[in-house]
Amino acid sequence: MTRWWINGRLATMTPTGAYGLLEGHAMGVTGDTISAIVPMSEVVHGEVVDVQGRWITPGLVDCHTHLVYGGNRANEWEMRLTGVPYTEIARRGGGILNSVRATRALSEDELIEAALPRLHALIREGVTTVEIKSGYGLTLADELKMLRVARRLGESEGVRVSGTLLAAHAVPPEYAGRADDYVDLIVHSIIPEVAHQKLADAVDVFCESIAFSVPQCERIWSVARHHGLAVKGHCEQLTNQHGTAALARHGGWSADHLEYLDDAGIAAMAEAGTTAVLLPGAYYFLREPQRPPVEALRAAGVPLAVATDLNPGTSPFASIRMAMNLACVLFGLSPDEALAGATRNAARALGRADRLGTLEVGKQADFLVWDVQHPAEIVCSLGVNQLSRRVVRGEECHARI
Ligand code: DI6
Ligand code: FE
Repeated sequence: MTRWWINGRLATMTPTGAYGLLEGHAMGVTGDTISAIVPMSEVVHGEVVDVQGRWITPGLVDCHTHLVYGGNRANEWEMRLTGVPYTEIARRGGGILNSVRATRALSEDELIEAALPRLHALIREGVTTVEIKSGYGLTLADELKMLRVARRLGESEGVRVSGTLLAAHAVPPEYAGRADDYVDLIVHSIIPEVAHQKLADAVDVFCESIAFSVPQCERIWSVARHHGLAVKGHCEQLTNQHGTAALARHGGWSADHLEYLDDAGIAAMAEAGTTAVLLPGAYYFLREPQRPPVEALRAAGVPLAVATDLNPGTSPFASIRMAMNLACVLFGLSPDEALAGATRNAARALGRADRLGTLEVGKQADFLVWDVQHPAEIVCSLGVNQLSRRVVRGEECHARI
């Protein structure tokens, strides 16, 4: 039985003109799949949902978050506002390690309770797929615990979750000064177990002067690929380590942040088909002086995704709409590019472009109905929720809270 969504203005987000606009068409949904997009006159039978001229877009995809964690770091933000740099706080044992202590202390159930308000905020805005990273556990048991929490959130909350292992986020205190030994633990124990339990789609790293070197990241990416996992990286966020080019050689799904990316890195991404994930929230909260090379990425044909980077340190906000807005105001994206960045290209960054990210026949029926006059409003207006309906896998689905 096909259900027809009629009288909608379809922002399909296919790369065929602004917003992939299709007017005068109806969308047929059979089961969990978009089974037809046809001129209104061709709808002959089945159940009909009349959206009365509202806009329909694909479900939003937040392709880079760290939303499972314990505690918060508002005190560090206060310090940063008085001029103490993020890197200095990290060197003093704060930063990521602060959240590691708080996350290790919580049970799986307690971590779920802590993460739910953040996840619900994203869902209320129209997120239908969210990537969730580990990286605040940094032991085998605690990384598995975080990824199990991510999976449970996907099972209970009406949102697709893509789990990513980020054991290489920081060197844990018990390995201080012995980063290579910790990388041994990651490649010999953590990656094989996560792959065995199928708890993640991809393996991420923090490739940075205060975290892991390019050779260390390459060891991790090689072993991840060997275990059938995709690879990604936090690259060139604070300094240029040339990690992006190395990641592209390993067939990376996405390179994320990229403020200090150079031309060689851009060329490597273009050649490998690696997606650039822009994280303007981290840029904004860190008052980062250098913008990512958006114009050069665009000119090279590198797909641009936009995500929240939702995390307690550098990007403590749960709003994909604000992330899209910041990408326009701070990085110079058009609203069309920003919306594509949180739909089509975000799906690509998660290796799901075949099934998610646009309104096309054969894709999953994850879509949103909006009370807006024009899709640019979804990116432009903040603080007012114009989401009218949210459909995941063909079923209406709203945040529980
Ligand atoms: N880069 C970031 O911006 C976040 N992780 C990373 O590798 C920061 C995470 C944190 O500060 O807790
Ligand atoms: Fe991040």
